[in-house]
Amino acid sequence: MTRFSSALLGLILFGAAAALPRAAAETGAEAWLRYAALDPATAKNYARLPGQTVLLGDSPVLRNAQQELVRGVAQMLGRTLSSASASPTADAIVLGKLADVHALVPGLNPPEQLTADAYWLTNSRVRGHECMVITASTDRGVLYGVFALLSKIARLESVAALDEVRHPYAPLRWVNQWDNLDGKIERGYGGPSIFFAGGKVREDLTRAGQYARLLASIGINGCTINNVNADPHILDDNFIAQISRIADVFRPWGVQLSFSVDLSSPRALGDLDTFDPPDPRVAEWWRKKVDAIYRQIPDFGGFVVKADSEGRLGPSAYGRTHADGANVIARALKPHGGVVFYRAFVYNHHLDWRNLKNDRAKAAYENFHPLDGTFDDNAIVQIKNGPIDFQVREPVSPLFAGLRHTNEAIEMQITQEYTGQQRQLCFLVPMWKEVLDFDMRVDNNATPVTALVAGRVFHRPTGGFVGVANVGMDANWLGSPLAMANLYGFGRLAWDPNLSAETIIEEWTRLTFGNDPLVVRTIAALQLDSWPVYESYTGPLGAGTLTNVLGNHYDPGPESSEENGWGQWHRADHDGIGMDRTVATGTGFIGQYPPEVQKFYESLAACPDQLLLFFHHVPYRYVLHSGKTVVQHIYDSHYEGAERARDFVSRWKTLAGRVDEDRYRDILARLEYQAGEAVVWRDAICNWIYRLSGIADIRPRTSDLGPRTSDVRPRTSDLRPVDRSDWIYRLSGIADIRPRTADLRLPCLVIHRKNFARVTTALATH
Ligand code: GCV
Repeated sequence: MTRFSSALLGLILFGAAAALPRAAAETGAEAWLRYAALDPATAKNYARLPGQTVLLGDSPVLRNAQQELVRGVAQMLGRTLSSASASPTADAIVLGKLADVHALVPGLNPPEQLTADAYWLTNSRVRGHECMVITASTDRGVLYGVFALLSKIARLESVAALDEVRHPYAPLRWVNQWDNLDGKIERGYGGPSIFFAGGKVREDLTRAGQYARLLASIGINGCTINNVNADPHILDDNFIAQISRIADVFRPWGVQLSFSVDLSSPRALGDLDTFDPPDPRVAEWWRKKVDAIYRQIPDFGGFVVKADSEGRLGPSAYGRTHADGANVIARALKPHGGVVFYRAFVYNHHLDWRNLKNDRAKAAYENFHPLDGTFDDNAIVQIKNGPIDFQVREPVSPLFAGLRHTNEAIEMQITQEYTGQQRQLCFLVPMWKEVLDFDMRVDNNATPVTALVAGRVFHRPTGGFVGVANVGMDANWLGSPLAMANLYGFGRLAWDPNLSAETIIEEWTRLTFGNDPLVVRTIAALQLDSWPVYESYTGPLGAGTLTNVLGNHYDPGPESSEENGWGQWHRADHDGIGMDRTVATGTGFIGQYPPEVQKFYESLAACPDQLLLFFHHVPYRYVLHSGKTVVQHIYDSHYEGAERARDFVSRWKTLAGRVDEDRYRDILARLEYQAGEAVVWRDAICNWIYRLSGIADIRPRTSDLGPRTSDVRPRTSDLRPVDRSDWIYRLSGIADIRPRTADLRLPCLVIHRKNFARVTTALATH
């Protein structure tokens, strides 16, 4: 292209973009609660929304509900709601618990009973005025109703004749944060902790309060503030006093605070010489500790416990069971109404890899199924969605069907540890939907996982959903604007797992980027495509994410899975690939599922392609249902995945001028970077599989897929060496990666995440 023609093209493009209304720059801090002003014509559709609010009752949560309503209406519709106390003096939006509403309108009854946290939006004549009523059986339910109304307005839905009751699907809808007391976050990609810095609770907890507001807006009612690899000092008396300040900023949003504890705390803190659960001194220690917590945090939610896992101490130190460990804490919490989430993520990470019968996937069921019925009623076994560890694709954990007399909760990972670490786009709601909808066929009946975890199948007193969120101090919380759809989606699914991924992403996109149809269509489609695309160039056919499992869980590193005790094996050798987990010839893992599911997975013919290598070891030339051989599928999916990742860039570019400049550029830079990383992955895995199998790709490939991140030289002025877990750009070709030595062999430059956008722009334009 000549200089003149490119200048002309630039002018045309500039002109086209200039013709569109320019959106103001946004940081993403408001997430889906932007309450962006509607244009006057659209705002007219809400002209009949009453101009007054009446708050019945008084509590921090109710006051927040009213303020949120006033704020949302002011920002979106440019109208200031007045307020009247006790009774409307004009058409009004009446907020309050049902009992208080009844005092005003005795006959007003919801079409169905309002369970805890459920809300009812309706219309009624109150003392001669046309009113919209937002009511619930709890203050928190009223707050949820307000958020629901505001969300409708932001998404341009009619609110004219509302009459809807919405119930949460399960009582427990919590997030876990893996924040350390020094302010770092394990597997956090959005900056340092919003709670802790330098071993203390932060002085300024503004962000913690804002986070609670975000959580409340999607129905999350609990937040565990520290790493499951817990520092025992969180239970120091002076620390509890500090933590109570976090509870103070959560409380007005109806978010219960909880924290993770180390089971060995009675001994680790030097108070006792033991932490043996049945020892009466240990029980007394927990009782006193818990009483002290409730004196300072009366609405404390409870504890999360990771024990006998990845080096953490646990009840096995004394030959006790996990139920013993959970119950000693549960009993201390019981009088206060608290709960303990006891994690089922218990496995031996020193397994002998030479023994083909060994299988980490079996660990949770083997550890917890025999204990069914021995956990107290306020203990909940918290089970990761799959039997390994948040891989890009896993079958559901069989333990969900293995506990009939025990409360359970599903743990899903919002932070993208194995799915691109927020540097790459991977919308996880479609994956979670597959897990939640999976029919376990318990006693040969329809039994979706979602009903099991909510306690509906075996009539458990409690249960629910836990998401590992790991937001940080970055303005946009998760470090990447598009990744916030995962936090939103988790909350929406925890509230209503029957929502479709399409509905959720459309809601989120409208709330986050506005209602321009092209923007909504394009972003929603990109998000919905992103998990399959990420899977296609990282973890084929259920083999697991073929990443560096000994290091950053991000770069390609298929060889790191083998020949060690961690058990994330794919068993790839010169003849074939995949873990034989069958009952007939393999590890027997499949035998942990109910019979109908066993049958399905045990049969090579019935097993779906996408999980084939999770359950079976097959030769490379094994023919899939798709008609392709395994090895050719691996080549093809990696090339197609890289190509589709490159297409993300052009799809995003259609939104130039329609999305505010800051977010537009940030996302563009990320997608360009991802396109490069997909090529890195493609080449690494294709070379690895060729080396192992000796079978060549049957398709001629052009490598005309744009630059990979390793092929281009960033300007050194843009680079700043920092922690190696941050951005890594390889400056030499990396067609052949051996992860165990890669760090030593390959020259690396590490780029601070703050410089990321500048560097990727430099890369793309180089
Ligand atoms: C908090 C994986 C992660 C760890 C995490 C652990 C867990 O192993 O890599 O960072 O520890 O899961 O869930 O406990």
